[in-house]
Amino acid sequence: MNQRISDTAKSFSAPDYVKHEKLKAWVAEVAALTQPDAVVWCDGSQEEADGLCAQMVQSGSLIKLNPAKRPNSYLACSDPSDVARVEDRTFVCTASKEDAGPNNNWEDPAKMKETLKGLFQGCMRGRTLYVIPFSMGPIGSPIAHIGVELSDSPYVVVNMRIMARMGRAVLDQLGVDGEFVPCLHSVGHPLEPGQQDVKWPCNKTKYICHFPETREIWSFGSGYGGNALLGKKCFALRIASTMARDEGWLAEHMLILGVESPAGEKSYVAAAFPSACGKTNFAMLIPPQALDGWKVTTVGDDIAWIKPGKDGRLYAINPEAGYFGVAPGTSEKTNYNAMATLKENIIFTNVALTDDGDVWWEGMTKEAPAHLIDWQGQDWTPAIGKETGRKAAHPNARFTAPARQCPSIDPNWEDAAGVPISAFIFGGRRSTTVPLVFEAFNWNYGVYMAATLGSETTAAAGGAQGIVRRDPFAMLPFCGYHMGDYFNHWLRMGHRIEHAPRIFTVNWFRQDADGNFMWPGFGENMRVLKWIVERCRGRADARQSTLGWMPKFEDIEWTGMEGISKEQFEALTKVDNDAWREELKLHAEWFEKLKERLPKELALKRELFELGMVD
Ligand code: SAT
Ligand code: MN
Repeated sequence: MNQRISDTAKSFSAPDYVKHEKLKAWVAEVAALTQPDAVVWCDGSQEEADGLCAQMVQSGSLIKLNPAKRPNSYLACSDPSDVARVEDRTFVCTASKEDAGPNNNWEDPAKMKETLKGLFQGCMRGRTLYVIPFSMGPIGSPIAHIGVELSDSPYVVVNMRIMARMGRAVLDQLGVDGEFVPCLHSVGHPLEPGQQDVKWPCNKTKYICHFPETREIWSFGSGYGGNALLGKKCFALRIASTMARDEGWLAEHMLILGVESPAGEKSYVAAAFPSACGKTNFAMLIPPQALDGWKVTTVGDDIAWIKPGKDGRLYAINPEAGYFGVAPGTSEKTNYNAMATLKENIIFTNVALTDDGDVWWEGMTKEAPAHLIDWQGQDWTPAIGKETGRKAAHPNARFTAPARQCPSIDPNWEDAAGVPISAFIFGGRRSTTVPLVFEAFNWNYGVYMAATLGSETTAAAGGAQGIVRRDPFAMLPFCGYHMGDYFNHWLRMGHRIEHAPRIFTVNWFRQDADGNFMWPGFGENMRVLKWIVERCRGRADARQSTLGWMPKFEDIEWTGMEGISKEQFEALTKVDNDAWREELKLHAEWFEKLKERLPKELALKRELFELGMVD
């Protein structure tokens, strides 16, 4: 396998157990184009993963962490030019430009294919092409779908094995002619004979391309996260959102969590938050002790695939099998369950290495260790950090962790039928204007709130602080087609299903005039969640406001929580008509951008809100 093969016409035969002719033909076609030294069909076994990790440790691409501290775990440090998803290099290639919408970069499919074929020509020379069959969702679930990623990155193989159900079992499910989404990936760094590899191969030129009409993904030049682990944002959101539109279901950028009452009643909710709003923390929420007997369980932290069930309800699965979470800021205090998930079997990327062979990142502990090797392989001390402003871990450093290791994992998280969704929750980071929580009057009002979801930028994300960006349904970078059509799809779904979930808006981040947060957030969000699930069961009371149904002070469980008076709660849930008149102007500007395809229903709802905002 390591032998150098210069014959570009070399044919690689698939193992005998592969019976899918179309898949074999596609692999052969890609091998002929990209000219790898070898083709390996991944079986998904532990031995295979161990072997690949050992090989990457040998080549310097991975560092094996101290097994006494972090068993079976590794650290990868990327090239400084390849540290995040590249939205400006992400394309949706539809025959008509308008179908991709103003929310996507567009290129003509035939033209993009020509460009890509040029780039992929010989791009795997000196490398191995890995065939990675994966199922998004429990294998065989009627809500799941299968993809096959071809990649020249062993780092991608071992990450995909955590993030999805991967390997031989998926090929068995695929059978002789099952449907799969072809996902082609290369780091774009071929090796000439004798050329030394680098630790993190990638290419200055990057293209993350989606062909929704033919359901294909081509990704070139990056090895990082969503650019390279094609099951995640590329398939499970951009391609799947198009499939969902065509087939009458939903592919959403949502966590899924279960809420169990002291009486043992279980409800499930799905929630969308733009980045930097504590989505993972909410998915793994630990209720305050005083709310004795209430329990939150985690089904998913990032993506939900939701299909109508025979009983007229919506059922959701988490298509992923792992978490690709942001490490900095994660601590036992901010997210105890996430920290517990990270004990073993983890691939860390771009965090810092401690002197005893473990990992560290900003926010993990109050005090930084006295000495570290930072994510760029440099010595780092708190003094150096202070002096230079250099972070030990990259702000977008990640962990890849098996979901089953999460202490709050829901017992039904792998249920092939999915879990029934009672509520959708949408939340942004808003220092003003948006109240703590309200329930939409009906489905269409809820869609309006989600379609106009906004969040303030944080300093951490770079750029200016406190600017409200519209991120409808938290899907702006992930919707594979025109956002106006997507709103329409949501409106139609609500009328197609008999028992549509209720829709709620939340905002954990409202501030008072002095800039103090008015709500403590974290575990205390359970109090809001409790009101939400009880509303869904027809049990909790509410008052009517111009925006929707809102809890009165006495509708929230306050046991064990001090510090919020009735007056403060009223301020926290106040609908400020002046602020809303301004907000609605921003909604109008936002809708203007989508006007070719904006459902009239939403424009009308905006006018209705405006009429309501009178003092
Ligand atoms: O890199 S990912 O796309 O997986 C995560 C993110 O950027 O949202
Ligand atoms: Mn996400």
